[in-house]
Amino acid sequence: TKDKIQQMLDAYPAKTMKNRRKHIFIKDSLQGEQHIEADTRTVPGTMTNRGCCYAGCKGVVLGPLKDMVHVVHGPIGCSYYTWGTRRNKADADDDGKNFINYIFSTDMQESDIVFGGEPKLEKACMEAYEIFKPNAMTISSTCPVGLIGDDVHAVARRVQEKTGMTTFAVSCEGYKGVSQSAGHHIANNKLMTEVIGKGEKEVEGKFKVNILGEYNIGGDGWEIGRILDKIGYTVISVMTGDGSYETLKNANQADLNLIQCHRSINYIAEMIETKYGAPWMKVNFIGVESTVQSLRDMAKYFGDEELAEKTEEVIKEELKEIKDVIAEYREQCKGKTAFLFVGGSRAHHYQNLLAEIGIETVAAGYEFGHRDDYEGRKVIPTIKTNADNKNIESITVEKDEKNYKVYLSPEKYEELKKEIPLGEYKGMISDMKDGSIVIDDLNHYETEAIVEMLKPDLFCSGIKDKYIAHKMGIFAKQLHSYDYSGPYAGFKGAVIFAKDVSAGLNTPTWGYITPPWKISPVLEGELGGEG
Ligand code: CFM
Ligand code: HCA
Repeated sequence: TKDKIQQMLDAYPAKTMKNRRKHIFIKDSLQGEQHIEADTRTVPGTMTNRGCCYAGCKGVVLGPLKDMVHVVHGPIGCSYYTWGTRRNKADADDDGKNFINYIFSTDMQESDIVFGGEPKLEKACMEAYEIFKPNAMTISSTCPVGLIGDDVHAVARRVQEKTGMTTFAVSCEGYKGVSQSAGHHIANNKLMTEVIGKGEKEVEGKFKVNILGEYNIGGDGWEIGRILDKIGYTVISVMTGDGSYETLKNANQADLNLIQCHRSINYIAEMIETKYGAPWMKVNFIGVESTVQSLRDMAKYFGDEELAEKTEEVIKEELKEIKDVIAEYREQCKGKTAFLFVGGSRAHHYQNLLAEIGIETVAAGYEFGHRDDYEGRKVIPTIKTNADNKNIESITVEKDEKNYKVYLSPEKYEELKKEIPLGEYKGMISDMKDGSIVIDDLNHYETEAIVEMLKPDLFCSGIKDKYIAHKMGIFAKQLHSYDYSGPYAGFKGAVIFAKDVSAGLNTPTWGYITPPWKISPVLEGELGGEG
């Protein structure tokens, strides 16, 4: 594999080769800690899978908040891109407000670029307010807005003054930072300063949690909610899948913050801890064992005997229901290999679930993960800042003396930290086998080269590269959108995932496609004098 990776890199111009070689390695525990370069600029022209800052801010973090109207100030394409494609599902709460099936755009034209788009933006916000009466409103900036200097924040203030509705703008122009990741950070900051802690009602419940970094793709959040409800938890808010402005306002009242996708939301978790005191804990509800482990960790945190008993009872009941079905799918999938390439956490989260159905991950990577997503949270202090990440505002919050609560004594926190992932997460590399490939910011050329090199049975990625794999005769499953299926989280989700993967791998269709390496040789040369 090492030689083949070198061959793949050798095809690049020298400067690109030097760059890309830092983003790829073969896992080898004998070498101790292995480092990867991540969250740095993509080499132009390499056909990256990455998206933009606006996609991360509006598309990922803000967009799923259902009772709000999210106005996009920009050309229509930016809105169209984030219209319904991410499959973050939502049902209206009692107030009946759910606007996620709409897209709101100022549809900027050339004249707005030349003469300024603020009047049009204000008009659009007021029109959306009059028609929909949302609980709150956001305005997202796209690239041209930053270039022409429209003051979206002033417009938001005017709309708020006129309507009395919370309205805030985010300067998440697409070109900021190096990927979607910049947009996550910008959205986290705003939700912290404009929404969280603004609630006035006290939330009832004995074991109150928020689920952070859960976007209800294909209904994942609903399955997690079902399990937590059954055990007796009160989920105050979900950030942000099927989430709402109304519930998010009270997020500061939770006793514990659960973090599913830390890449997109660790900033809020940390800020809540500083400001309101509630600790955060890493969970993973993808995969049966990971779900069981996360539930047990939660019970340990609360240290309540009845809760611990109920947790075990629910685990037993749920496992009984799915055990045999999973075993059946395992029989159908075992021995297969997978190549995972997803945004910033799923390439890691799905490895246990795949292993549970007998599939080994032989290569994995993130589009925009940071070094800590690969190497673990401990490396954060060693991450170098550069012009791109310095460009993204990092806010600091202070202790809110009135609403701050102490949940654990420092001694208890340290004691628990030895047993459960409090304020901590491992990186993806530690869970991968020696010999597997780790790759950051994969591009089209490398996708083809690695698929050809490893010939995995399953390629898990997104819409941009799914059909590259299909054309090479390899089953590809979208781990972003779940290909119109889901949920894949929790216990019931694991069964649906196993069923979908098994069906995809075992369909006779693949027998009708001849991959390119079966038509012409992958390697050319002479062996024993013969070609
Ligand atoms: Fe987190 Fe996500 Fe992901 Fe992500 Fe995304 Fe997504 Fe993703 Mo697509 S928040 S990092 S920015 S788990 S939209 S729900 S699937 S790339 S791996
Ligand atoms: C985004 C959203 C995306 C894209 C998925 C894909 C998603 O990055 O803007 O490329 O298939 O999950 O919808 O990640």
